[in-house]
Amino acid sequence: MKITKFTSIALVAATFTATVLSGAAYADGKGQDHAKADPMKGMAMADADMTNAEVRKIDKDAKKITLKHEAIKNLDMPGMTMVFQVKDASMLDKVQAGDKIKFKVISEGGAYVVTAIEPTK
Ligand SMILES: [Cu+2]
Repeated sequence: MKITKFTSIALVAATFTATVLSGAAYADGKGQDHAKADPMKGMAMADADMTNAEVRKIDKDAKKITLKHEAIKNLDMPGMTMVFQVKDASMLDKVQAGDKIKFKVISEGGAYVVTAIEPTK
């Protein structure tokens, strides 16, 4: 389903995220904190580090993906639509707008970087 409202939200998020991401791209490899599953969150599945999301937009040139994501436990972030940087552009080859995925994101030097994407169809 295509909802144009999300496009404007994504643009705002993209602007904000670009600002945040411009500072730190690949600072180091740490930050893979293994957050434990939160029993308060009913949506918690097997993988505590993986978050369900729907792909809204992909920008391979900029290595960015716009996701409508559920709450991200390890980042303590509520569900929203926003843009993430991905670790490797090749991660974007296996997904397209509209796909349901699970993804892993870490906070690296103050920026959010997606380190894994798995289609869930
Ligand atoms: Cu978010």
